[in-house]
Amino acid sequence: MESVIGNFNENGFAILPGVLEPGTLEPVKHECETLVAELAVRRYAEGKLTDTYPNASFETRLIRIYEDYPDENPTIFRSELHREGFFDVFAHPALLELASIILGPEIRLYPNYSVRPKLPENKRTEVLWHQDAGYTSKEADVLRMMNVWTPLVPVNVENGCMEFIPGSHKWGVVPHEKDEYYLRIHDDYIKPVEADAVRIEMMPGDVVIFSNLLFHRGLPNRASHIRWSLDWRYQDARQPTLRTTQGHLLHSRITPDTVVKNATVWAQLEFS
Ligand SMILES: O=C(O)CCC(=O)C(=O)O
Repeated sequence: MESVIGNFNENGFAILPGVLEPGTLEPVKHECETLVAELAVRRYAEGKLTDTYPNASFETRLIRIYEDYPDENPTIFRSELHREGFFDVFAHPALLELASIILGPEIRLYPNYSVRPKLPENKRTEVLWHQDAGYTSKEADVLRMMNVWTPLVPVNVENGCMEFIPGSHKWGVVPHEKDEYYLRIHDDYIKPVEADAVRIEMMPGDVVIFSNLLFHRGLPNRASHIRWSLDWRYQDARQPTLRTTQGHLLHSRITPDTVVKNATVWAQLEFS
């Protein structure tokens, strides 16, 4: 635990191998498969598919569904995540314990929890060098956050793992520019350090925690399957989110009755 927190503070990130049990991950994958199945049915009803590809694998079905409409595939799911199978990963006891050491006992799930199906060779799924704080505001360096990212398939350089610049979380919020689909750290800040990037290759069950100030990106997916992943953030709930949305309280000593108690309650809530 000490080395995890030491790495998080010193390098801006720490990898935790095998934290998520198959019993936590399987329901997540199942919910993602259901989301894809629902999309297939909808596209079929809209006349955009002649086959819903029910036998295609988790790693390929979304590719098949959108192969004739490459500009229409979803790149992120957020409001869709209020389904029971996602709760145990967001409220995982080991992660909440770590978050309470790093952030204190009032912990909110920050309002940008996401599932990313990174389709191959698709610019719309290639997340450029950024700091999460760069998407929030110049003042977002005050936010006390612990970011979490976990893969649903093995991730590597070929299928678009993330890359981090160790130590970059100590440099404050740097200027970002709008690129075609994502923000991008200004060249003056990324070019001098880009060669220091480390690849975050991981297996399902592994988790990486990182600072919301860390320079990071998702590499392009050059494989022939989808790189599925899940990312979310815990924030000290005593702070404002600096967004119009408030997230959901997952742990509290002050108002324990107001935390999201279980998967049933989670599924009745909305992305907010
Ligand atoms: O999943 C990716 O490729 C990038 C994710 C990311 O930038 C994030 O979680 O902040």
